[in-house]
Amino acid sequence: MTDQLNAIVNARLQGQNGLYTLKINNGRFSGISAQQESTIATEDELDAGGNLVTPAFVEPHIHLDAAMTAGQPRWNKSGTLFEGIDCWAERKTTLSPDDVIGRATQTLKLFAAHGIQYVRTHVDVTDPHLTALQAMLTVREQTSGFVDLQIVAFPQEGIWSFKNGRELMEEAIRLGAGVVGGIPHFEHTRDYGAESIRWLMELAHKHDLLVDVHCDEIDDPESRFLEILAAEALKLDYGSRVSASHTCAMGSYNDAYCSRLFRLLKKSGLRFLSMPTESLHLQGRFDSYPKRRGITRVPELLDAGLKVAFGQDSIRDPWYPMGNGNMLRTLDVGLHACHMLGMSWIEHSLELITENGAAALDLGEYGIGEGLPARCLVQQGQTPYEVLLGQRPVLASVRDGRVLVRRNASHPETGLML
Ligand code: 17E
Ligand code: FE2
Repeated sequence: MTDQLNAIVNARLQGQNGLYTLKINNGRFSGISAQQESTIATEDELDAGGNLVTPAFVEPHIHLDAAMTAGQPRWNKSGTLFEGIDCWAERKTTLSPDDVIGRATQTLKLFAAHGIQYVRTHVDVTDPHLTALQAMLTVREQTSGFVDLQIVAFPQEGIWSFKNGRELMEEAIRLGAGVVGGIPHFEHTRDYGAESIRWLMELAHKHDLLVDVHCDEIDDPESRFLEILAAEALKLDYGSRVSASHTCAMGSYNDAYCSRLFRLLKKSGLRFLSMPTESLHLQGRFDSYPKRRGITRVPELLDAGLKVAFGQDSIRDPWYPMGNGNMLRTLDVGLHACHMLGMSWIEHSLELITENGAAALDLGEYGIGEGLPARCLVQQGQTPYEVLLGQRPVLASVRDGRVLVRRNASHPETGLML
């Protein structure tokens, strides 16, 4: 098989019966046609073997600057967000370009092996030297052959609450970060939080940039910064370019308030990013029993017609010691935690790690269709249900017609001696 494909044959497509051939020309899909029967792949074709072919996975929320630093210089013992921020503040003082570039690249390769081709990373800019930010700009250059990387200027220790917070955000934008971040629930006061949102929305709007705010990542039902973010997005008619990450507090809001809030959310068209493995781990830490799950209202947001995607958030960092790059694992946990194991949810579940992530990243071209870049995955399984059950690594990842990953089917029964 050559590096540059002319077609993918024997592909199954979500919601369609039978097998399909996806023709590829100059790195783009040039035609999609139903097959009468299964066919033998030629040298220039990839045989999907009757498996589901999906768009490439989107990791919409990760912290690559902190990836693979779990336990450095110490372990997060309480398992809280706040101790994680303290551990990271210590580790941050020892960052060098090579350190950041090495860990981030290693993580992106792990992601690529799992079929992730689009990533949005938050990068902490509450650092007077902006070491991580500058390193991540290099990583974005160096890895562009296998991943589209969006960089968020993320003020981990606050915009209003950190010395020169605004200047550091502005400098990060000037250097090339394409997404404006925020962390209102961590600012010293509620007023600081509200001010920071208005300011960052203005900044993004002025420079025509995307927005992704860590918003209400706390079990406090009085953390209500989401309404401010949504109202600002609505005012500026900017909702499709703004992501609200975490919104954990929504899991603790009362229903009357949510009913009012959802009216605004629908009008604003905001995108939502939920990180279920992370929130199950970090939230509920100040509860005895019952313990809250600390996860936003995912099925309700989806039912309201809003786009929600799942992300991993962390991979072996001060906040979360686990993570393996497999988004099917994140999806599985999220569906469990959100009471979404009904078959109608399962059948559409892959959208939470594909299309909805693409909507949050505001990707211009995404998906499987004539004329679009030939980027897709061959999954292990014929249906979303089978893919989710197995959570096995993708059989192939194709990017612009080029094969990035190719592996043999792995059956869990292999090796069974019975
Ligand atoms: N920083 C933060 O504020 N929240 C998180 N979940 C992570 C970093 C991972
Ligand atoms: Fe995060």
